[in-house]
Amino acid sequence: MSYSYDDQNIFAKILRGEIPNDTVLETEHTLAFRDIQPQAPVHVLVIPKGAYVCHDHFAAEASEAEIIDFIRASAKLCDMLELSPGAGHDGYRTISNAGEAGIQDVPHYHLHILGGRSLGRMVPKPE
Ligand code: DGP
Repeated sequence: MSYSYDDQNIFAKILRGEIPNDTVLETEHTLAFRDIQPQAPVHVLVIPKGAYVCHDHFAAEASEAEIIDFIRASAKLCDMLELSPGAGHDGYRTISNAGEAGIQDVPHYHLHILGGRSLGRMVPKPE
């Protein structure tokens, strides 16, 4: 598999500190910040600091340390943002868009964490 990473994408610029962001959590390998166009009362983006294009790229090629850090950071966020059903909260949705069919706008892997309202069905039925 061959992935081409564009280091001029907006999240790469955020990671380099060239563009400001509203950080919620930063760990050794992961950054989480508020989405600039929130689709729900809580809308946070979780990104690895490494140069990965999409979910399968990250899952296949990131180190175990990066993957564990990313997944644990996402759990911490669900706790911090009071979304976890395990803590009696209402729940949330994670989404990761990939490529053209997934309508991925920013080609740096990211997980959307959405919550704070009922989110409806996962994928709308075609008209
Ligand atoms: P996707 O379509 O899955 O690639 O989602 C990209 C998301 O990134 C979209 O919800 C809007 C958000 N976004 C785009 N540019 C910026 C930015 O400069 N700052 C922040 N915080 N979010 C951004």
